[in-house]
Amino acid sequence: MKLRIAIQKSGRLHEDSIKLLKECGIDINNGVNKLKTEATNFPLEVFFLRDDDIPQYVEDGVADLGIVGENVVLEKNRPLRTIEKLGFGKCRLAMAVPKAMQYNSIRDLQGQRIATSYPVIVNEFLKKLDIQAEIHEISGSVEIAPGIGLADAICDLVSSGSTLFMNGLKEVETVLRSEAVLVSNDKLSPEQQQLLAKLLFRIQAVKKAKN
Ligand code: PRT
Ligand code: ZN
Repeated sequence: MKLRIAIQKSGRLHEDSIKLLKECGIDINNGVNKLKTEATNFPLEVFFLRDDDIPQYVEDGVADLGIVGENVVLEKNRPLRTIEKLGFGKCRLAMAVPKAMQYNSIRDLQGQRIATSYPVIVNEFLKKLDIQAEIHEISGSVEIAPGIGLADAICDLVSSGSTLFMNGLKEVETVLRSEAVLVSNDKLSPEQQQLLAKLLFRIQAVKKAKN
């Protein structure tokens, strides 16, 4: 009996996910092109996936656990259990508009075109505020949309803010604060739940040691 955990194959969460497992005393050898690998000293199998695919794999029970950004968990809107915030991959999903635009409140987005890779979260956010806007889903380089006339505003992930700045945009609203989280499904066997408790105990110890 073992646990299967899905982590990002490459990208912003990859290194920190591996590092967390290492800090938990779990040794894995991660070859660059591998799809999966096994820990040598803990009953854990690690799958390397695109972050967007992780919620589905965990929901379907192909993996028992996943490490993924809360932003992805919420956007995919799958019935997953968030077990623990992991303290890395911190960012915010924010609305931004051209620097020259007069912006006073969220009301200024009424009737505007908003480009984003997070249509589900943005829709929900605007609905709560009773703002009607046209959401244009684009998968990458969202920050160039206003400059090429595709949108009036964007909603994208921000960490340092330099991407917005370089594209002549200013941040005007925080839609969501996000960080990497450990998620699971409801299909774990009692033995797997015990393994998860053991893993979680170690993760919490690692987090405590950093505070
Ligand atoms: O290939 P795969 O699909 O797995 O990866 P990906 O390209 O979809 O995701 P990736 O690796 O870019 O990001 C993975 C996760 O890291 C995200 O889902 C977030 O939870 C988290 N994260 C943290 C970020 C950022 N910070 C971040 N700054 N994800 C993306 N960005 C991008 C943002 O989209 C924008 O283009 O960085 C740019 C802004 O950064 P600043 O520093 O200029 O503000
Ligand atoms: Zn992705």
